[in-house]
Amino acid sequence: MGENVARKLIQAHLVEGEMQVGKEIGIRIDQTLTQDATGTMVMLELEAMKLDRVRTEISAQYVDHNLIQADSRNPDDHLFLESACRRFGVWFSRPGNGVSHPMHQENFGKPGKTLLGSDSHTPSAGAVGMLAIGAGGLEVAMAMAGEPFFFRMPHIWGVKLTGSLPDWVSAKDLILEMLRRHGVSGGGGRVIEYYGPGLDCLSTMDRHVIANMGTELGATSTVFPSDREVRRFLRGQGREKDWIELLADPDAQYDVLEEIDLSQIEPLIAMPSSPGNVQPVREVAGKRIYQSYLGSSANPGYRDFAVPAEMVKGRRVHAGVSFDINPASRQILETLVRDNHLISLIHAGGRIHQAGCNGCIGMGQAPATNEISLRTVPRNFPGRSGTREDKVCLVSPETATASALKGMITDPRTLDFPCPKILEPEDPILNGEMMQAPPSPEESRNTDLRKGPNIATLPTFDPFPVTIDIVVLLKVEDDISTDEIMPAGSRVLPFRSNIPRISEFCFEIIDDTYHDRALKVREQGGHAIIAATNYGQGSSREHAALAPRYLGLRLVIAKGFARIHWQNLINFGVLPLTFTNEDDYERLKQGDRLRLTDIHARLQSGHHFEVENTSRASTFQARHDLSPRQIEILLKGGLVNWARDRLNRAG
Ligand code: MIC
Repeated sequence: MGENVARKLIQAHLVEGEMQVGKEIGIRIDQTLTQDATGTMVMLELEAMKLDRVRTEISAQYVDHNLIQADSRNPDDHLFLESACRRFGVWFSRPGNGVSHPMHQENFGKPGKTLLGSDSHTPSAGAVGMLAIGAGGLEVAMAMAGEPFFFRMPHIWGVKLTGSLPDWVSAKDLILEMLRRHGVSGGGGRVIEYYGPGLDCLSTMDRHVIANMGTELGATSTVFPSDREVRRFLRGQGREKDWIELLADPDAQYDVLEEIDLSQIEPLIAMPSSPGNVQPVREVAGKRIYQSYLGSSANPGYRDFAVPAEMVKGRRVHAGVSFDINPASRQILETLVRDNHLISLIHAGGRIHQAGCNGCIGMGQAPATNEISLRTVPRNFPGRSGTREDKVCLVSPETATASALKGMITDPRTLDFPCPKILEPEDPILNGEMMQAPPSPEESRNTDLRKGPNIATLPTFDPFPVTIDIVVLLKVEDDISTDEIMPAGSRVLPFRSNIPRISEFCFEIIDDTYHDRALKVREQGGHAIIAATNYGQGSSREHAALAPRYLGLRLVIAKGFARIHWQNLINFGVLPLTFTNEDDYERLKQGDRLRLTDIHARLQSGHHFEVENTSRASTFQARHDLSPRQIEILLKGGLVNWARDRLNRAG
């Protein structure tokens, strides 16, 4: 039987387990990616593990999230990260260079390799034929220490593309079409692999757009083949030697099949406040907008700015619109300057920001109250923009720009000028020297970590108790994102290296009494959270598990979990269970007391738990889905304890 690209990549890196869907497997990780908002924790974790030097082929650290320097906290963290990169042998990308995902693709993307990143959008690198997966920081720290990465063998979802995209429709509309069809959890337990003749109209950066937002579908990763187009891209980056061909066999099989005729796709928009809330733009056209925002890892390519530049050339954006331009990388910005695109954007009324994540993560550019913001970013979870009751919509650069010109949501096909034709440049400006290479091992050993006053040592956690008798402190609905558990934004992100401080913001969007109530019961055994489906969707931020754990969270019972958050809970010693009978979710109330006994023995002897609701004198059934390795981690009180023992044993 012929193999697909995803299985070939897994096979070539498999170090533990069998490639049977649903079974835990371990793969070797060739490269890692960390960004500043999660990277400070990763570096502290490496320190806690007493690692001398990373054992990957490439590990790279980017400063792209915490760019606002309103006080010394963020710049202190930048210096800490730079020192940690020197200490552990990691490449360092300084603030202003750009967003990790396009930068990694430009500088290190290599077909056939694996990449693990402490950012949920790491799968973007699937654009160049890599198997790239997002994970919590601790998992990435383990990979940097040379340990395998463990996950469940996914279903491979083959999506055959035929036809070609019509004028005014681009890669973003294709991934929005996938979200329209399948929603925010449709990719759970799957790797998406695109193939077929339709690939011919998608550049490597277009593929990046699609792979990036596979994360919004809940997919483990997205892969594309490494074909002639990837070779062209690497040639442009001066790295053609890194190209290998990696194609699915002609008779390749897939676990799940789907076909999309690209010529049938129309401009789409994800309405507030979920990437899965997709509609045709024409159905909501005419609504007044406040902001139109270009940039982020979801639309980082040259064409994602050059097409808008051509659209506004010689025109002015509507007087009522804030037209925010967020270049994704320094190189792309330089090329846009060379090709006279930036001047068109500036002249038409654009507000130019530095290369980085910026408003995508709520670092500035928050929209006004009750006003619509159209963005080319990957996600629009409630409050993520920095405005509590925000109305953020996800669109293509074409729709964002058409709407900026008109001052209202506009289907670009209704404009009275032709669709600009932009090709990816064959000779982009390269500026790789901006990446700081790691020093020699000797020099590394003489480097001290430079910790500013904002860096707090990691909290330590005890082994998991045998019995818990705790209160349900919070009951939440379907699809709670990590942005709602542990908000991002300019107020909160500077505390990413300080768990006690950041925990004060936990769940504040949903219930701002959570933190104080949690502290009150922390010494009485802690608390539980009850959740519905897809709990913890979105970001990889381990703070969404670590901060509640610090506040005493021991147990989450949900109808279902998002992959990365589920793993993060285990990594920090929180037991995730699912309801055997989902009706029990309805019967539970905030304030109920839950009791679980004999936990160690039960975890080891099967998958079922009887949970006693002592407030209602009733019981219900729940199950765990932990592998023997994960049980060990949980019982030790989390991955830091487990890893320290393991690495120490290995000497
Ligand atoms: C995001 O887009 O939500 C982030 C910010 O990039 C996160 C990482 C983080 O929370 O630091 C992600 O996607 O994992």
